[in-house]
Amino acid sequence: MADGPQLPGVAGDVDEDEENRIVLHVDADCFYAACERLRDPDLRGEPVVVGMGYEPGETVGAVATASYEAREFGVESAQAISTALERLPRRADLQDDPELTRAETGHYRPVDMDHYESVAAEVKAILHDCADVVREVSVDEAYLDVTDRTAWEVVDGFARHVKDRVRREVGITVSIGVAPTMSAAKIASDFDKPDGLTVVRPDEVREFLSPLEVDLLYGVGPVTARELRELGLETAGDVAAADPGPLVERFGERGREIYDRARGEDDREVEPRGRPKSFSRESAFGSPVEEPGPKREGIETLAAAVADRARREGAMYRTVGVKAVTPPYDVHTRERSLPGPVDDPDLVSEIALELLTEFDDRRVRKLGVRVSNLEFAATDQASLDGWSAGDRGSSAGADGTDASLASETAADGQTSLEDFS
Ligand code: DCP
Ligand code: MG
Repeated sequence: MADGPQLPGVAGDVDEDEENRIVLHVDADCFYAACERLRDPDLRGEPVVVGMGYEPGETVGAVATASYEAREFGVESAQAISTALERLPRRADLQDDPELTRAETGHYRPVDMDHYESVAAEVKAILHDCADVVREVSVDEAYLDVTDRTAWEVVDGFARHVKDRVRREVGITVSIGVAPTMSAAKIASDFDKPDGLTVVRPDEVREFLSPLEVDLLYGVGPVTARELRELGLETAGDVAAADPGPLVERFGERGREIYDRARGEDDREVEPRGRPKSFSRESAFGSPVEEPGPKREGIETLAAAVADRARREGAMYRTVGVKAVTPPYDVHTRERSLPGPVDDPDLVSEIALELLTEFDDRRVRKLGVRVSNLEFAATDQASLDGWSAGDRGSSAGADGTDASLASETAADGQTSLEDFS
């Protein structure tokens, strides 16, 4: 964690969490078309276009997505349906036109969001099962922080395991990018679509980004791309090597961001959307530690940091938990709930230490402290989510259960490398 505390007593022997974060970006391949194939297997291997406005009598409409077979005909997302039909006539019209051959036609299906959302929910359930933190970005796309579940040496197998589960259990393919930052992971997931898997290790980020066109950088649309090219900057590597001064002058804050992203710098953390359900801090030992002393000191530091953060955010908490990661990558969580919400740093420390005693004589590579079941002070609510204070009532804490912690607890000790072999 970028701003997290480091464990005391092991100076010089502490992981820099930021560098070690392992982020997966998962994006389904031609998602709506894949969903149509699920319920109509005759569409497999065929050109499929999903969109609106191609029924007889309808003249306006756009393509939502096209299968990769249909893309070979030049059909693509956001295209006018009339253009798509010129490039790829409907299979249904085959017998009306003697000039057409079967191979030149494709299947057109109307958008059916209910169906796609139910398929997406199945995929997301698997992703939540595979990661401690999941940020769902769109119907077919999510970021996963899997830092505690795997390691760079074996992350290829981990990602393949995720792909296999989605294919076996849901029946669609996803492409995955793995990188130490969200932005590099997103570019990586697109790198080898469909059914792709691209792993960019921490020391490879600059090299990976360097040859890419500037259009691929986060926040660069066609207009910005043209302006960058006018400045002589064609690739991410050009931007990374440029003087950031003129970029900031021309594009303001965004110029700085484009420059940072081109250099592979992106300190955003994968966070679930919406108001926080918990606050946590964690820190890794450079090598596993067995003596209780350093572990207890670590927990005290983490507890103080978490309690301080909650206080600054105006949150009370009803549940205190600890996480201990034992070698190789076994995540254990323990938690205890209080009868009512509190803001009490000493109590956080006390409960966390009690929960830790179970691990007193086990080797631990990482420790964490978390407070959850949050209840926010009324004054902060409007600024946090734009709701008026009264709307929240006092039930905010009641639905503030922390899904990821709960699922970790349920799956305690179940995650091991064997799962991914
Ligand atoms: N979508 C849409 N209109 C767009 C772009 C996308 O309705 N202009 C819908 C249809 C897609 C879904 O969102 O299936 C997911 O968008 P993606 O950009 O991930 O596109 P696909 O999943 O279809 O294809 P890819 O394999 O490139 O990810
Ligand atoms: Mg997609």
